[in-house]
Amino acid sequence: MSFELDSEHLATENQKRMKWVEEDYDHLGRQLARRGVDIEKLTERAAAFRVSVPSWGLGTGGTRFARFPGPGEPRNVFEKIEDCEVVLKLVRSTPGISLHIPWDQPESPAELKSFAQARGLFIDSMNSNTFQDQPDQPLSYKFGSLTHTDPAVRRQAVEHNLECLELGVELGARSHTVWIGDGGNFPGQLHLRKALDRYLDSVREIYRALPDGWRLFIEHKLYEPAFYSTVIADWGTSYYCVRELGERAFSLVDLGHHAPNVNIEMIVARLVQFGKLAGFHFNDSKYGDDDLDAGSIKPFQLFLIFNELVDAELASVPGFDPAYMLDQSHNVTDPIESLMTSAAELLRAYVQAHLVDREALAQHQDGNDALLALQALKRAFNTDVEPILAMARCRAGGAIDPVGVYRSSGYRRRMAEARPATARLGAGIV
Ligand code: RM4
Ligand code: MN
Ligand code: MN
Repeated sequence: MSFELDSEHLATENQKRMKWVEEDYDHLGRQLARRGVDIEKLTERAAAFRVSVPSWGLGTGGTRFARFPGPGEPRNVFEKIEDCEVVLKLVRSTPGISLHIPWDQPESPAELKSFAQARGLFIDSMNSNTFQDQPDQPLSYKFGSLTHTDPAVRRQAVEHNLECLELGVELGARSHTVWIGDGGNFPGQLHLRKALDRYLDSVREIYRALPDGWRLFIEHKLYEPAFYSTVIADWGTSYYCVRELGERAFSLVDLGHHAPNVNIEMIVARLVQFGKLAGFHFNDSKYGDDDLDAGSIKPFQLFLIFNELVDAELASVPGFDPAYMLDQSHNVTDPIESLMTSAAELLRAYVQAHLVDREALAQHQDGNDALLALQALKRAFNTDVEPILAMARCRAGGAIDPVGVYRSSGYRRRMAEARPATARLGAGIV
């Protein structure tokens, strides 16, 4: 039986905080009015913001050293969807789910679809997995998948992607995301040009099978699991490939898939300009990981990325329609709490980016006034927009304080009883 996070509990908790939120909201409204900004319009925009949750982010993740499971983890895709419902119920901006196959392969796609729908959720993007071997798989991906030297392995990897598309149609998804772990650990291991040729041959087949109305997203990553070279290492390679593929192929930016200090907002601007930005896998990282919670390490970078996105949105750049998705691994936190917090961080950056005085910024840029140009950005970034986020959530029926309400609801404790751990949880990334 599915557990509903109690609506009465939510209402009581909101009631406790409402007076202060209203006071802060009114005050911020007056401040923003002085800057020529209508707070109500911003709150409307905030309420319309959407980001998808990864099914693989609901279980506790791990590193290559260990995984420390948390209590009450979801043991299958249905339980993951129950947890997604909690996230949605409290933050209201996360009705979409990205699904990883075969990790979350449902026995009955129709049942999964209606299970999600009944909870206000839908399957948004499909993700294939050819970076691991599955128990019943005839050929190994140890030396690659879509780019393997053996055509039989490439065929197997292509077939898996085609199955993801078929399944996605049954589930009502609208896009397919391909990330491959292919690459080399040693100089000389791969013929760099030939490997990319093989990739293109394989991915063309997937592209040709793309269902009507779907988009194909390809994801670059500079290293890991391959430590010397990866076939789709950077946005340049990704951009070349999506151009080769056709108008329904786009480059997906996973924030953690770049070398430290890379100017990601510039990559975003370029992809927007070239009409090839698929969207994002949001996360954060300090060194070489792609797993930490969005906005936890470099909130200014996140703001600068949203600054580019909002600039494109306001300029109505043709074809601009990025898909926002989270892709994180929660190793030391409760995944529900991390996902709710990350969704809020994205919304914060989005609302702050809407506070940039774009006319003033354009003037400073035209006048080569670097100092005031930065100040125009900083002024927006330094504005505490929490009252807008809280008000948008609350008006949509969500929580003023999602983590507070979640903790006091006792949901995790109840799940720990209802979901005794099985030998091997199909949860999280390990
Ligand atoms: C990869 C990549 C993919 C994700 C897997 C689990 O690093 O980010 O998007 O599906 O991890
Ligand atoms: Mn990713
Ligand atoms: Mn990743």
